[in-house]
Amino acid sequence: LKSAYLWTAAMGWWDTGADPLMPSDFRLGLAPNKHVAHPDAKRLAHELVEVTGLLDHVERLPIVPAREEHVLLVHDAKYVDRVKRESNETGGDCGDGVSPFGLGAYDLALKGLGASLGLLESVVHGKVKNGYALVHPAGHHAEPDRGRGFCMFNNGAISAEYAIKKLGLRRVAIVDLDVHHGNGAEKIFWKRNDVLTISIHQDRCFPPDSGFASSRGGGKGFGYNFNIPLPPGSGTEAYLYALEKLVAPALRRFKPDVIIVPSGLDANIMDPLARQSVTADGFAAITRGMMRVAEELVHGRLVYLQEGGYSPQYTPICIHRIIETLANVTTLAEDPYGYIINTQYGQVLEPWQRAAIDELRPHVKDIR
Ligand code: 6DK
Ligand code: ZN
Repeated sequence: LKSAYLWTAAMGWWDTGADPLMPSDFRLGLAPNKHVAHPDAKRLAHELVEVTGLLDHVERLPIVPAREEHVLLVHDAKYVDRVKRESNETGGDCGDGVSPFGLGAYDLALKGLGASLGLLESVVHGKVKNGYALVHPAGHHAEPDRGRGFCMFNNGAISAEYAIKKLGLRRVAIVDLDVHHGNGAEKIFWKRNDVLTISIHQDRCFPPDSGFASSRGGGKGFGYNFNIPLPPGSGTEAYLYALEKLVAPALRRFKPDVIIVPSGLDANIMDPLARQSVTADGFAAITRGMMRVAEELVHGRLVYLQEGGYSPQYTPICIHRIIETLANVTTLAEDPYGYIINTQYGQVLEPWQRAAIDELRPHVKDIR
């Protein structure tokens, strides 16, 4: 069975317009610039997949756009109507003023969601062993009634709900590896015990007021939201330790039918929006770790959905490495940046990182 891969050039056409985060203003010393979430990093990732020949080793799945009914699995009609109208008429913002979209963005977002659902369906029906949907825009900050953090619709959360409501699965796990908190799925599944939401992120990065370890779900959902905030400076070993001591044991207790991985590369050591130190080799090791637990628990069924990653130089290398690992091939001999970063500070598990992870080990027991 092959590993699936999904991308369309249309994804690279997502229009972020003039940057509202840092609008150019010569009086403030701000030159004109692209929005940090411009899709170039993802487009370059796809080009790398093509250039190295990795594309020949994966199963390229066609993208069938999702429909409004799918968006409505987790989002409110009022929010969907607003972005649909603005997308048809003027362009607009997903909800927080830093997440702009252009004309036709709604239709483009349905392509990304369709890629996510198509991958999920192929994995669940055993047509592919696992896969990577290189979608843009990201989704994991989107909440029922608003987009935020460069996200319009929550591809991962909608996929989890789709798996349960439409594909008849019993339990779905979301393991969010983006460096920012997976606040959308946390909110959407807060009171649910059939969707385990795990998020490993940099402590108080974005959103700055969420992602605390003490946010554990409510009602019968208590214990089924598992936040793992890591201190800035955490690298590959911290991630592997969190995987071994928290994520894998939590998944073993939960016994999911499929694992969805919102896959941000912004925990990499070159990223401008965070202060973590994971390398491309580190992402490969983390992916192998995820593959091992997926093998043990869900017949290897892993659904990787692209989230953030803002270094146009390094994000493509990291994405490429993950896709290689999922497909069990090597088409790029080594990390070209490796000679600079692999020996830099931040790879080794530091005592305070170990302590932050060990402290959360009792949380595993509340999953049944
Ligand atoms: N901070 C993401 O990578 C998006 O998780 C990250 C979004 C970071 C936004 C940074 C930002 C503010 C703005 C205003 C006030 C306080 C903080 F979703 C992904 F793309 F994956 O705007
Ligand atoms: Zn992010």
